[in-house]
Amino acid sequence: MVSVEFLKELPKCEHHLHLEGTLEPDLLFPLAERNHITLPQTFPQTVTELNEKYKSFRDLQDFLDYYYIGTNVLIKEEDFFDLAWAYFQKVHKQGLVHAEVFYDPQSHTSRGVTIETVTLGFQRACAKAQSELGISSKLIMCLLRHIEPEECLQTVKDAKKFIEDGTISGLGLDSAERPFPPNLFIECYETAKSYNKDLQLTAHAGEEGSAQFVADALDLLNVTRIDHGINSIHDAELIQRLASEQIMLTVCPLSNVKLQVVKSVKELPLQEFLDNNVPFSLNSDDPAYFGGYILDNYIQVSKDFPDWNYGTWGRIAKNAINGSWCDSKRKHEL
Ligand code: ES4
Ligand code: ZN
Repeated sequence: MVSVEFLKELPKCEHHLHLEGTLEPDLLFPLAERNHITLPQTFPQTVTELNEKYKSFRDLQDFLDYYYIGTNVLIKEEDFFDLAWAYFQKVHKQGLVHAEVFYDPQSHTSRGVTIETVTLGFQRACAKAQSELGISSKLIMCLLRHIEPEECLQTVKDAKKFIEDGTISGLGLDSAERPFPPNLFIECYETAKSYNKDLQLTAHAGEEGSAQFVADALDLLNVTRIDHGINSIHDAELIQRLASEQIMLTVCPLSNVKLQVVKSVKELPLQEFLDNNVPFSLNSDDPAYFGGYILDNYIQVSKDFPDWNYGTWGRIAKNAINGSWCDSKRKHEL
């Protein structure tokens, strides 16, 4: 097994992180107070109680219910900045060099917080991470798939200027997967891409959903990356396609265990992906909820795949850099 020190020093890229999912209980309660937000009576009322709840979730929906309540404490541009800046400072210490991060504008616009407030707060933190920590980053706007596609299309239109000027580098699709397949969002993806041909496309697929959702995201939404994607392993033809088209899967090991997608990290088909030349990266998803940031995910995988040597880990780090959306000059630096 490789050493923790080696994993820490390895230049790491994050491709699957929801900024709202970095909201730690010890920031959530002070923000609620600062913004005079009353949390629901059924919601845990102390940091200790909330941390206790975060130890286990029944499934994706059980987690999402807490996640969406948590987002309610974010109101001002400063709140979004503080949240993202706290995240960057934390992962800087874990050897993170590049981050492509998700956010959900609709979780905020539905409460009267404008897309400008959210986007500019996050963007300011990204700029500070670059200048003060040397971390490069990209913002990926996600659509909440439990919201009507017409409403999602309006969100895409509301984000037009940020897509055109490159503030938003990518479009993603998250929230409850199973009842909301990719085909519902074809027009959203086409419209967003029409605003900027350089817009990158990804989607959550194959977490709780089937391998067919992964194939549909590729065929219907023209994504070049898949978030989670672990259920692809059940379709041999799809595995060959992911390898030949070099579609990267952004795997989230601790998340998959916490949401009971798998019982243990050992069950993830990571060795099969390596053997079949399917590129993947290791990521943290919603670290405040799932008990670990990027390095914690790397360490857990190293424990559960003890045969992987320095060469294997070098290959994983290289695949993550290759699959990033930064330009070739930055990839070379990484
Ligand atoms: C998410 Cl783990 C996961 N899956 C789908 N949507 C999400 N939003 C935040 N975390
Ligand atoms: Zn996710």
